[in-house]
Amino acid sequence: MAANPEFIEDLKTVTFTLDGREITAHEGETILQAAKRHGIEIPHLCYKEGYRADGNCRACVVEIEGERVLAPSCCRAPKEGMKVQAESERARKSQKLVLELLLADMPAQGKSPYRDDSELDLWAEKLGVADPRFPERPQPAPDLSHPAMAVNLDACIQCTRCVRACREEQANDVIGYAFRGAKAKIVFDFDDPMGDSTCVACGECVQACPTGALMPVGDVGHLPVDKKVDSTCPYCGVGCLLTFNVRGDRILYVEGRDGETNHSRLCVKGRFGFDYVHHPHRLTKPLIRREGAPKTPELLDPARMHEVFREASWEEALDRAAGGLKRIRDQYGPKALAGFGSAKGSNEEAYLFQKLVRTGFGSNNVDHCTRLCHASSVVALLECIGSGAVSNPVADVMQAEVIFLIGSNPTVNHPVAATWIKNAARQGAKLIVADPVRTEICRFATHALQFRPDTDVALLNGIMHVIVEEELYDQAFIAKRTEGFDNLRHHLKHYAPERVAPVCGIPADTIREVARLYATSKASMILWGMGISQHVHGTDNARCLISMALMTGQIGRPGTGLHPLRGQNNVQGASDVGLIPMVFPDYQPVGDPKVREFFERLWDAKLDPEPGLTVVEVIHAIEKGQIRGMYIEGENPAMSDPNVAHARAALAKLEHLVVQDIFLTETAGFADVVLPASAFPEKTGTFTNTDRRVQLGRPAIDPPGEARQDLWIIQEIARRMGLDWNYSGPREVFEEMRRAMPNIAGITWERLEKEDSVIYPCGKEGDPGQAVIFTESFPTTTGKGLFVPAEFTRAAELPDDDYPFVFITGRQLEHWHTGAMTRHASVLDAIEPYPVVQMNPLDLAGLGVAPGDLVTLESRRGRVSAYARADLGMQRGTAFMAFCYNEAAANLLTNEVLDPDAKIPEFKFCAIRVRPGGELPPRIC
Ligand SMILES: Nc1nc2c(c(=O)[nH]1)N[C@H]1C(S)=C(S)[C@@H](COP(=O)(O)OP(=O)(O)OC[C@H]3O[C@@H](n4cnc5c(=O)[nH]c(N)nc54)[C@H](O)[C@@H]3O)O[C@H]1N2
Ligand SMILES: Nc1nc2c(c(=O)[nH]1)N[C@H]1C(S)=C(S)[C@@H](COP(=O)(O)OP(=O)(O)OC[C@H]3O[C@@H](n4cnc5c(=O)[nH]c(N)nc54)[C@H](O)[C@@H]3O)O[C@H]1N2
Ligand SMILES: [Mo]
Repeated sequence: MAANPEFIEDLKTVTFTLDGREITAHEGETILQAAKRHGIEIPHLCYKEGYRADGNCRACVVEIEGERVLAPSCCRAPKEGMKVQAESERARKSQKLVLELLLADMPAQGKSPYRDDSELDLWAEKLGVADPRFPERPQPAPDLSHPAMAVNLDACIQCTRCVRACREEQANDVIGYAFRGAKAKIVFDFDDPMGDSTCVACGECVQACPTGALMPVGDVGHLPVDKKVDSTCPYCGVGCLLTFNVRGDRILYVEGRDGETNHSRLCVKGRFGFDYVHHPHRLTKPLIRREGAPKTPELLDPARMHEVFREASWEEALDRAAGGLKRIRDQYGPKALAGFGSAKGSNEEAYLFQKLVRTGFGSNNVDHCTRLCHASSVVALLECIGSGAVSNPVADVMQAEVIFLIGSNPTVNHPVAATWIKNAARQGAKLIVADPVRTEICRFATHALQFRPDTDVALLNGIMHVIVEEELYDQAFIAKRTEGFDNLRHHLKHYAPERVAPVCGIPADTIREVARLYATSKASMILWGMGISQHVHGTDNARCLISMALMTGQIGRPGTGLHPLRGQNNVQGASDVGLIPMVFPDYQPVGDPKVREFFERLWDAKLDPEPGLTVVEVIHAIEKGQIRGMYIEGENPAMSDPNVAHARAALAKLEHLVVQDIFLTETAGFADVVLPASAFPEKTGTFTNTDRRVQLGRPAIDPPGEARQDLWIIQEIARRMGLDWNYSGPREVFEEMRRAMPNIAGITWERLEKEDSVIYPCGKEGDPGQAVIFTESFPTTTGKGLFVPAEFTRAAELPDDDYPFVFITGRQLEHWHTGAMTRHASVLDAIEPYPVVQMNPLDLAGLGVAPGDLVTLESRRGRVSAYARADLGMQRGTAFMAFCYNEAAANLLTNEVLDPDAKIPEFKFCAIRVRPGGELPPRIC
């Protein structure tokens, strides 16, 4: 990222002259950078801001007094008193010759046919270079093998910006520069077609290419853009900043934007995954269920949905939606209703949603996907250190000596965060990865612990045993900032590495080595994901990680701490604003009379002192007839809940279900009223990323047809339930949130509009916001961190002779959860169109199955068929599936058993059997 001039004042400077003008350069700046900052143009092509300067194209050469040869200004630092000329006859002649030679190698020796704003053409025009005098060389054919990107090597100037993009920025290591002399060229892997290569389609190379040799497919290089809208990415919790390039009512293409989280980097979904918003299956009209129509997702095919639903006006649909909820509330009491809000929507939407349930429905029966996600991490964090928030931003890994990554697959699920981890590892940080699957990031690991699934507590206690035994703990930190260490120390006695080694399958020596590394480094940072949280002992898993950090004092400084990587783009925010049954906004317990009094005054309502039901508990309560009506906004539990046949049966039993979504989801198959809502690029709102950054999303296009803003719909329901609401828009809601939430009280809407992104805690206006927290104390009642020992226990359902395989569920790079968005995104769907199950090739061979064959997976709860994919990263006896395919819904197999403390289901472990063959039902659109 470019240095911020405001903070540069105390840095050393040098003064030199450029074309007779005196110029001050900051320490570390090159001639080119200093010139740029002063508004002086020097032609350049292989140089790109933020990338390592390579100095290969020589378009930026300058003449330096007293030097025999010209120097590339992109790599040359100025010296005090240096006399530099970029416009001298000699420098210009050389610059122009470079441009002329490169132009000669363009198709038809003219302008780039691929984009109107080719940097080569712009410089050639500025310097008056045209009609090259050199012969044209034969040009390579285009490579159109990839669904997202076109490779037009005839326009390649071999500047290697794409190579640096792929290798040094994103660290994907696909693009190379191969062959010699006139045959030298850009290649993918071993000169494979791009579409067949290991390319993960992050598109960084497209963003880096100056001439259009690498372009998004389609004619985007020539279409004029009507407007550029700065916003953020709607997919994962990393919260990358981006720019929508819009023409008419369409998003043409997307570019990464420089921000703290992503430094202009994006992944395949953020860059190429946006046309879901334009998909013809978007909901555009409110729908009402026809009397007696069967409740099932199977009829949602657009060709048949009219058998189930009829279109209705907004008035009728809203009256029906709210009327049904009101009737149930009045007839059976407030606790007969529940609401699931959305972590895909904005903070303002989530805040109003929980306020509606609490003040309009009249109970705390409000929850969202966090329950299925980091609920256990948050319970452990609140219990041990008094706050569920991350201690440091992800990019802090760049300052860490040791990175401990456990139960997280970031190249797939947080790809841009993964780039920081990969960059840090390349820079020399030790990367310890603990995961039963050997994931892609293990390529960068110094220690890849492929341990047995479900044995985290044993492994982590083993590591802590060594730390205690070898006295590698931080006595001063323990004494000053923690309590309960003796208790833990005693507990750890039984977890000698030699004892846990056979349990988790990691040699005792490795456990010792990892323990030493983690404990003794200057800064060790722990990052974790669903492999930790989604177990019946998920809270115990997280307790161990917290203890590890506390006993070694590895928290409270830059580059060290605890970072549970948040999943949804706004799961942090949705939790912060109170979309959780036991707490009001900012994690203030509903049972605390003082807190309740505050919110009763703020909201002018009587509030329920009892915590509400959680996601899976709501499903059980429907079965028991306790819950009879629901409002589900931006969630798809008919695909994302465990043991989903059971969840679907419950949804079908509801007397009244209102679903508000952008697609006719599987959950909508059970709805009485479906309300068509606004997608991310169609709305204004704030979204809080995994680093605790509150970021502004801005509208780029209008919702299609009669689809309406979520914020408007929630208010219309509220009004019909008797609430007197009249918020003019997100800004007014945000103002109320600031009053309810001390953590963001200092963030103003104006500042967000100006800066796009502000980190909390930010208590007072003008506070910069705190990136690293827990520096002095923890927000517990004593200010100290608490050690909570965890005993090793097993998953609820272990493999046996009937069901010998361990079934692990999770995600794929191209798909988002239940597929609602990504299976409607053309590029993403083209890359991963069919349901696959990943297994060890030896297990496949043992079953007599070849990769690509159909196999059938069966648990005690259900059965699905999918295509077998051989994966050497899988341990024998395990099978992995994503849960995005409705024709092969992984959650038909999973176990709904819950962690007792956090009520999170065990998505990561159940027993299945696998047999060759099977039948794949048609995909429901
Ligand atoms: N492409 C894509 N990205 C996403 C999402 C998506 O749907 N698609 N979803 C987002 C959301 S909401 C979330 S929560 C995150 C989730 O991101 P992650 O937490 O990275 O996701 P998972 O793939 O569910 O699981 C992570 C890892 O847990 C490992 N694991 C399985 N069992 C165990 C075990 O017993 N112990 C340990 N230590 N590890 C185990 C798996 O092998 C896997 O590598 O991703 C977010 N990003
Ligand atoms: N087997 C298995 N199951 C799992 C998991 C696992 O690892 N394994 N992980 C769990 C986890 S961590 C999570 S977070 C959950 C996720 O579970 P869900 O939240 O149910 O999954 P999504 O597919 O993200 O659902 C989001 C819905 O919101 C809609 N939507 C998107 N944008 C908007 C908008 O702006 N407005 C409105 N109104 N709707 C919108 C989408 O169309 C989609 O239907 O799944 C859980 N389920
Ligand atoms: Mo999640």
